[in-house]
Amino acid sequence: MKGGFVTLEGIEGAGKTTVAAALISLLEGRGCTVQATREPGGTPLAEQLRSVLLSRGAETISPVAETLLMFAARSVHIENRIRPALARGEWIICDRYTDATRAYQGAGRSVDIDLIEQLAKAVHAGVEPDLTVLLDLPVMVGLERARQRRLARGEDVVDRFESETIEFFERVRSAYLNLAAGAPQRFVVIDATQPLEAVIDAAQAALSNMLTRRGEG
Ligand code: T5A
Repeated sequence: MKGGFVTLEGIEGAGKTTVAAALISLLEGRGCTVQATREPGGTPLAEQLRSVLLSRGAETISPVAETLLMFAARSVHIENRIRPALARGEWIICDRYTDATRAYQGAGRSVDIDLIEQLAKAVHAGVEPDLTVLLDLPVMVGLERARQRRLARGEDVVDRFESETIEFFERVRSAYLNLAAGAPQRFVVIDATQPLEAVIDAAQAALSNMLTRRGEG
């Protein structure tokens, strides 16, 4: 079986990390080699950029600077990890990719979408997801789940994004739904307010359908 590139998207607390594990288990059950990764991050250098992007420091990071840093991390991630893995026929399950930049920086922070698309073209250089699973849920539900998870872990700091307004996350959620509507062949939208088992079943079914379409089901 040839490899593939699956991305998971959604607002904070949507369940991406949890669903990623279920997709990995499905693929490994079929004998595939799978790498789980995330953005921003996924390599040592890109994880350093993640710390810069998420931590709340003294200096302002403008929306454009934030966008450039996201794409700098993405470029490092693609060239050192994603492209080589795909070339070896492996699978990449990635927690967020450029749709997150379109939604958070484009819709959330009003960065010019043409700039984002130009950077995406240059940075991706052909590395595009085969399937994007969008876990959709109301903003308040996602933020409350993220808060509960923080409490359970004993963490008391919110990162630069988690401290954003409800209106910001509403714009992000709407942008994700618009992206999905514009690319139905790539996106599968799952109602993430369902019990976790139902969300996992739907995500695994989407991946199985994609394998069937590729003649690998
Ligand atoms: N970002 C990222 C950008 O602005 N631009 C970009 O280009 C990129 C790539 C970091 C931040 O960076 C921003 C967006 C982000 O703010 P991140 O690390 O992915 O990105 O941060 P989060 O989205 O905050 O990731 P989370 O880990 O919070 O969310 P997940 O992974 O979606 O949620 P998960 O699986 O950890 O689940 C959260 C909790 O909910 C429970 C889980 O058990 C867990 O406790 N849960 C459910 N409970 C009930 N029912 C369900 N169906 C459930 N699903 C999960």
